[in-house]
Amino acid sequence: MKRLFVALEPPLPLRRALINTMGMVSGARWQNDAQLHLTLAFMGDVDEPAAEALDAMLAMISAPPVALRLKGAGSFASRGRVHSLWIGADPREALEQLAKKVSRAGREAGLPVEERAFVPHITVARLNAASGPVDGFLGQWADLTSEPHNVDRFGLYESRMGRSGSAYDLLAEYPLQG
Ligand code: 2AM
Repeated sequence: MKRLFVALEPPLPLRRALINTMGMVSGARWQNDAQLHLTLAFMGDVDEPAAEALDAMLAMISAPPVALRLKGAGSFASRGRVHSLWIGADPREALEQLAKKVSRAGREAGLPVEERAFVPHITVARLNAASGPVDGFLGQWADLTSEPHNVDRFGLYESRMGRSGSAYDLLAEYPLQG
């Protein structure tokens, strides 16, 4: 079984801008350059035959390139505790359309892809109970915007748990064209 997800890699200038936002929260585990990604759909634990079916479905997706921009900041919380900080992404509509196609590809490969509300985001920090307040970070980056940078492919990634957080391995790439 492999833990798979489908994501966009932010181009280098955007990854630099993302790394610039990192700080101001004590006890946060800031993500490194290789960990920065925008998830289109989380596929969960997938066996080899289903992974092959998924790869075939993803290869059939037809979607245009995305002019990716950073926009604002946010956090996710569960049970009253913030567990991650992120920077938002635009254009929301285009990213949503692409995420829908990717989720559909997953379902057509027989995977139970959840239909969660899609919030285009790039996680920059993971937090735990010992982490400090996040208001400084959220206030500082609330109005963040960036130039658009063209993204002309998306990838299938495996998430592996490592000692310093998750490592994400690129398994396959698919073009955005048309
Ligand atoms: P996150 O960055 O908001 O935590 C690999 O785990 C990627 O899949 C992460 O970007 C994570 O989003 C995303 N993801 C979406 N749904 C998930 C889930 N139910 N469990 C784990 N990761 C999920």
